[in-house]
Amino acid sequence: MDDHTQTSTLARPSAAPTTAVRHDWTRDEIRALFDRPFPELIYAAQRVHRERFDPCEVQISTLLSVKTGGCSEDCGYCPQSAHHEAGVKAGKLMSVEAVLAEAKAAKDAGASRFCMGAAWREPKDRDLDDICKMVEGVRELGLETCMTLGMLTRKQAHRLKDSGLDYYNHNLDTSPEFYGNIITTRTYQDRLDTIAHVREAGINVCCGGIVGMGESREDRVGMIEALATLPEHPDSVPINLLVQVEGTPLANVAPFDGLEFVRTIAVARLTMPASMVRLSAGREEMTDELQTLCFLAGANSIFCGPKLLTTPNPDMDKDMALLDKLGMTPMK
Ligand code: SAM
Ligand code: DTB
Ligand code: SF4
Repeated sequence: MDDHTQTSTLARPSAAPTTAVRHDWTRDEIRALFDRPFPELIYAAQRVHRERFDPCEVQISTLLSVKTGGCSEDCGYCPQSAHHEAGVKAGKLMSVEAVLAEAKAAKDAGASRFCMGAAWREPKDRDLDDICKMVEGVRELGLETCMTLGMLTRKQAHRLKDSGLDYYNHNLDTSPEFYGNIITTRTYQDRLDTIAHVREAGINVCCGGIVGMGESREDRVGMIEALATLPEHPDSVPINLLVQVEGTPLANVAPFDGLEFVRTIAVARLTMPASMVRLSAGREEMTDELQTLCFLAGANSIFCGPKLLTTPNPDMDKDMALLDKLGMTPMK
């Protein structure tokens, strides 16, 4: 294999970025970005990407489902909802020790951030005792911590902040208009409220959405508008490609066009230039070439390891081989 160990000659430039971080994006502007000829869109996204990031680096996170299945919410995409028959067995919250053992393995495998997810509508206050111990233990291992537990009150967000939590993931998922087709058990405003509680508690916000759920281009425009007009842009923006799971209402939607996925990544990069953009769920079904286009469009973070929460993800070895082939490296 070729030697790609030399560092990028295009590392993050020292000059100040020429593109400002804006919060006043309009749908017309975002639509116009989506409509650009593909080469123009990718060029613009690359240019913006390189102003703030090393284009050869990818941040690596590992995911662990600390409480799986049996969720009371009816999110149409999700195999963990008790409303669907997707064959996911409901489990209890894992023990702190078991979670820390998994975190240690992730650290040894090269992850810099450990994300823990729970299939809850919202955590109960008594669950937060163990959750906070997990955060403290994972931090002691020298990993950044991320949790995704559903809705949070202001008080719960502060408790998590006090335990040292670095990031909280809570997605808007789609446009406000399309949202009701996918989830009925909580509102878009509920999600915005949780995101505000997290931000106000001083925890970094991880917030993005899913594409390929049968939404229109205009819904993708609306989703990006909702994210890019938040009072502060999310520190990381996961863009998930729907993982179609048998037994969920979205199991049989038409397969999504890969190039439209790349466009969505590029528009996220252009509208939220200082955020990490995560090429999130859906990589198992993507070719190396499609993932490469996503990196060129400004994605600079991935989940590594053979499982997301309940569905497959490429093996670490496969991802490292791809990065090596591209002359890219994990972010330190
Ligand atoms: N229960 C918590 C919640 O919903 O806020 C946290 C875990 S939930 C599984 C985290 C996110 O995973 C969802 O908001 C959704 O964006 C994403 N997700 C779930 N199932 C997915 C699927 N089949 N394909 C793509 N993304 C999915
Ligand atoms: C996010 O936006 N994607 C990740 C993470 N946040 C928690 C979850 C993807 C889940 C995919 C379906 C599953 O594995 O159950
Ligand atoms: Fe529950 Fe989260 Fe799945 Fe919705 S996405 S059903 S809240 S686990």
